[in-house]
Amino acid sequence: MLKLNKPMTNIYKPLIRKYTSASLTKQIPVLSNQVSLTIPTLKPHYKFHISSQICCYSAVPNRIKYTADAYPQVQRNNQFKKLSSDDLEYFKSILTKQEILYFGPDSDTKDLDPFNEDWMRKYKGQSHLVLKPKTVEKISLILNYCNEEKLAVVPQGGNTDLVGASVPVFDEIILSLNNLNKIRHFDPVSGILKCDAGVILENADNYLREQDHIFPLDLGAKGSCHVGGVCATNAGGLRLLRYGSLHGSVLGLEVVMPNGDIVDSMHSLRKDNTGYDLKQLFIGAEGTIGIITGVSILTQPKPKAINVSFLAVKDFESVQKVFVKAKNELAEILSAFEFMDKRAIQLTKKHIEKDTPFPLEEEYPFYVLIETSGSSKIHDDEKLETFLESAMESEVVVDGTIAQDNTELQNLWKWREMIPESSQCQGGVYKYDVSLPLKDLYSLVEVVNEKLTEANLLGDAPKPVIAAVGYGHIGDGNLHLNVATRLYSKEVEKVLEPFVYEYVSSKHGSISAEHGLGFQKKNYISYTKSEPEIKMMRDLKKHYDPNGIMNPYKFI
Ligand code: FAD
Ligand code: 2HG
Ligand code: ZN
Repeated sequence: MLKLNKPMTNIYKPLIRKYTSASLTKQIPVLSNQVSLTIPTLKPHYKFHISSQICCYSAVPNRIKYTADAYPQVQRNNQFKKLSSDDLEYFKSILTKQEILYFGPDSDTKDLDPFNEDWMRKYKGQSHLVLKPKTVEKISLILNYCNEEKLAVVPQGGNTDLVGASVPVFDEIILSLNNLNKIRHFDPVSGILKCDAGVILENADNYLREQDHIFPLDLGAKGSCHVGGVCATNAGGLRLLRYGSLHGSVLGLEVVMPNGDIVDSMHSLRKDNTGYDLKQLFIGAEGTIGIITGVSILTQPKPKAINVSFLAVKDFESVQKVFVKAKNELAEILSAFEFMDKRAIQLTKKHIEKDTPFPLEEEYPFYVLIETSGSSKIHDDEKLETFLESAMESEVVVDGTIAQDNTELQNLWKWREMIPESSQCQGGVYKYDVSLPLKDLYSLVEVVNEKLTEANLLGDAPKPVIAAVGYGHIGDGNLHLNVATRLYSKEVEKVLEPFVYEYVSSKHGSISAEHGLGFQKKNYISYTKSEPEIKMMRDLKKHYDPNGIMNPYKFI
């Protein structure tokens, strides 16, 4: 039992309870070694289900504008061919009916909305054709044909991207990886998983949990995003602090190049110093160079003991103090350190409090969620107790709670994981995902609030902005600034951009910590990368994709 000077809500409840992840795992057939098996997607179709959480999509009226209309300065590149009946005939000759979704030039493409519209409902393409090939060879034939015919292509995974990278801008063909979804092989000794790019992250993780392992990346979109999609964006997620970036854990990739060449580098070596590390070119490339079709990745042993605590602090300085203390005192068992501000929690309350009671009795300026994972429950509990006791004594932490069982653990995570959806579902959201030195991290939220207030755009309806909230992965120096709006508005966008990018650049940060550049930040790469760096990227793009068919109108 904890003995603290100051009472903490819930914290006197007995700490030691058995954590079990059994109730979390969904049933996925166990594979025998070397056998390939198709894993059904969790949701057959729509993208707005994030994990098993609440979805607000249906509550939002369908008033999404075509990207081409919302951003008229971006023009279609007329060097790209328009889809013809001959092209369709070719695709029909190599694909089955189930692999083609096509709506003619004069027909309503509503059924393609889940592929044309992005998760934020901010961008909408006008594609009439979605190809969903079931094999790598078919992807190779498609790309080879598109390259010869100069047909532009957008690779698409789970379409949970947050920068408008995964949907067409005009009439690009959408190449969906949905049907390429087999686990290829798992080696329980090395922990190396090899799978198709279209395997849904949660399915991969559930499969691994049955083998006493976990995927080394976790994020709120896990129920929809693909293993290939997270590699193509180099997603960071909630446990980068512990398991590092995909640039480290991905050991090999299989990629189809724009000319149709299949490059098989599905290695399973942790160490390989034979020249350029080519896979890195595709990790974070946002589908602009090739299509990832297979992933070889080092997974991690499933932790036997997990604790989650949700703590309140009085200011951002205290967030940093708790972080330093957690790194020092929780050390090797610290697996996540997330923060969120009061406004983020207030927005989330509106969205989920009915089903998930807020864990603390009062509101505070800032909250942190700390997760520990290790192999010995008794050891971890003791460490966490000592840490919390001293954090309370020194008054760095002013309130808090610790999950007593798996349901509570999930509920505490919900208060963090549901912020993106809560800020998106009231009409629109401007999302900024930045890296900043820790001392400056929260100042961006403060200056943006000031700017929106000065511009008289923030407040009750009919003002467009509901709130500008800050949260993110403190452990990675990554802030998420979400400006929740009642509608997408050029007036708001003009206040925010390029201001946010200028501010981040002035603090020597990055305008994208983990979501990438996509369409949203296509004109702003120079705020983070130098001219020689951008030139080198352009040269690479030109070399491997001379016709520029791969995901055009995006950052490169
Ligand atoms: P898509 O959205 O379909 O595509 C993303 C990009 O990759 C596009 O450019 C697309 O063209 C390309 N692409 C997709 N598949 C392939 C492929 N096989 N080959 C080549 N290119 C491909 N991101 C984080 O980093 N951390 C988070 O914590 C996080 N949390 C999120 C929470 C929510 C609720 C949501 C909606 C998103 C979150 N994201 C987060 C955003 C994140 O970028 C995506 O969830 C994920 O990385 C995208 O995977 P996807 O399969 O949906 O790819
Ligand atoms: C997260 O950390 C994701 O929850 C999404 O990266 C952040 O929606 C966002 O801005
Ligand atoms: Zn994030």
